[in-house]
Amino acid sequence: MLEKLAEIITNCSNGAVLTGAGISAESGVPTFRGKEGLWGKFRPEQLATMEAFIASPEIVWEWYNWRRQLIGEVQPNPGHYALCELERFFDSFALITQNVDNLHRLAGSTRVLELHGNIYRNKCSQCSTILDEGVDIDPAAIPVCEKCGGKIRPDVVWFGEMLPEDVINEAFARAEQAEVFFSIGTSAMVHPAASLPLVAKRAGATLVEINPEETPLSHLADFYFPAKSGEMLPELLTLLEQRASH
Ligand code: BJW
Ligand code: ZN
Repeated sequence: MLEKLAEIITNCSNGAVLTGAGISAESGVPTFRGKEGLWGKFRPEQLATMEAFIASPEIVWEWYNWRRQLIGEVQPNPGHYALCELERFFDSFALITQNVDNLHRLAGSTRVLELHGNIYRNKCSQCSTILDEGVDIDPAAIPVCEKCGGKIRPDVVWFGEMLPEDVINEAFARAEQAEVFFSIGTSAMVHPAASLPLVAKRAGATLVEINPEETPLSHLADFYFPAKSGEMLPELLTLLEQRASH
């Protein structure tokens, strides 16, 4: 099955990838859903909504500081690195991620479409002015925006919020153009990101899914690999490199 996919990729020029929390799982970053997931311990509506931030900004900041620290201590894994390399096999390639953890960039991917923002950036909760990256926030003394006095929040997309318009528009355009579309390490439950593989498939793409657990996409995928991305992607890359050297 992997040979067949490698052959298809070799004959395609336009590829796109959507990643989710599962691609970073092998780096030690917890996913959201599932037994060990963040949402098993914390309720999303108490942490990942504007309502939660208005009600208890210090609790929301404690949670993000904890995650920043955790993510700051891990490294990209072979799945992230393989995706950097995969780009070489296409004339046009888009790496779209729902992750806020920055690990694709750390692995060397240069143009990453971050649908849900980036955990290291801060912005004003009222006027959305972006602040410098990497500024630590003390939950007991949350700074306010110089322009409007709004409390500073992490620049991530919470439930009920719009995704950055230019980023989601480009992601949909890339999904429509893709001849091969990969959905990797996402439960494919959160919209609008979860629509991207469906849009690609409807526009004629070969849909590939890599996820140890089945998702609503699995039965629609042309290739479903019930495997870990950090193992599967390097295998695919080895095959592609072998084909290229022949
Ligand atoms: C491995 C692995 C390994 C493990 N290898 N794999 C249409 C229908 C229904 C609802 C909606 C809809 N449109 C909008 C909505 C509402 C809502 C939504 O989708 N709700 C659903 C949950 C029902 N969407 C929104 O609110 C979005 N905004 C929006 O649509 O705005 C317009 C609007 C406004 C007002 C009203 C209506 C519409 C915004 C969504 C923002 C999501 N934000 C979060 C938090 C980000 C910040 C932060 O990180 O703190 O984003 S939630 C969380 O889920 C995070 C993730 O990016 C996102 C997706 O999760 P992901 O990545 O799929 O992770 P998991 O944990 O779910 O799955 C991991 C997978 O990995 C699993 O399948 C494992 O098996 C697998 N795995 N190890 C490969 N080694
Ligand atoms: Zn402001």
